Amino acid sequence: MLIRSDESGWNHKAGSEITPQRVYQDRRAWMRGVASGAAGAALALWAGRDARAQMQTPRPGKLAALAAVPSKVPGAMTMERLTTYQDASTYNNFYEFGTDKSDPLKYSTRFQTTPWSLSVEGLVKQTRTFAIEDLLKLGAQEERIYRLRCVEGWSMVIPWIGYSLSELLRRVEPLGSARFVEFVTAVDSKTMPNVDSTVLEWPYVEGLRLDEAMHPLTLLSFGMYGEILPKQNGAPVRLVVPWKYGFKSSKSLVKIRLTEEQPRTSWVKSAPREYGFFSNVNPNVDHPRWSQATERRIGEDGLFAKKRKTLMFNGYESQVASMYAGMDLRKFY
Ligand SMILES: Nc1nc2c(c(=O)[nH]1)N[C@H]1C(S)=C(S)[C@@H](COP(=O)(O)O)O[C@H]1N2
Ligand SMILES: [Mo]
Repeated sequence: MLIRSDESGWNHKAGSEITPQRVYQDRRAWMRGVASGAAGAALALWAGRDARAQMQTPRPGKLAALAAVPSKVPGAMTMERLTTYQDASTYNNFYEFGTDKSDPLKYSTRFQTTPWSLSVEGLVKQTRTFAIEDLLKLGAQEERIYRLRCVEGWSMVIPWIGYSLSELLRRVEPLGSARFVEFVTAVDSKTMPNVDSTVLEWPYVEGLRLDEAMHPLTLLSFGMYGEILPKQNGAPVRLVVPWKYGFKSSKSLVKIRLTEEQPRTSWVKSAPREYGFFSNVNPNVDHPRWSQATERRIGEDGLFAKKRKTLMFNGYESQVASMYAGMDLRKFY
């Protein structure tokens, strides 16, 4: 059971209790839209949302080791309205299972997340492999409410559970020569229907500079909304890097490697002019094919579907900007 203090500004007891209420509120907003004659566009958007609402699957459930308290890390909490569990678990990018937003839920059923282990290797004093059960207990689990901004122009606000990646990294003692961290995720052609496609090079590989990986906001996450992660969101362990575009937040991690050279990431390999190594959220640097100035908050697609202004570093500027002092962010996109 989650323990929440009132200061978190968020009082839901169990996810299942809040979701119907939020759906209800959204429906009321939609009804008002119909009444005021704004129904056309709202109806079209609602159709997609309602289709996703049909896709509910059993929730993965709670775990004693996930009893989390609200984080005290600066920037790790927000008063913003949460994205519904329904939206966060049915509208996903996880290309190993397909490129449609609904594919990760639909096609991840055969993917096995137990047993699971994560190895940490490369330029470290202690190469180690952690069983997921041990990894869960390595740091104190916290709840953090992060915005996640996808490079495609939408965002969500999700209560994640986990601890700072730095907790894990300091256990393996990085060597002085380590400058980057590479993240390698699971690949299994028997249970992942899209890994024989050439849309990306598999396994999905991402990377951070060592200081970014050690930043307290960089989260190693095991759960969301008080429960263990569902497969479509990256079970059993993923990264969440809230000031970077969503694709930096690698799901279903199997290996973390400390390196001297900048890792060659899957997205940089597939389209280097569109996706850079840093990929910090930046409204002033457009993607070559679209603007990054605004975003659509998932769940706000009913009535009054107003786009939001995208914030520098996704709103985490005061926490992270100093890491990029003096860097030309147009060049290092
Ligand atoms: N292994 C893996 N991790 C991944 C992806 C992926 O395709 N494969 N997609 C990324 C992208 S583009 C985004 S926006 C986020 C989405 O996370 P969510 O579905 O939990 O919101 O996961 C990221 N992590
Ligand atoms: Mo994304």
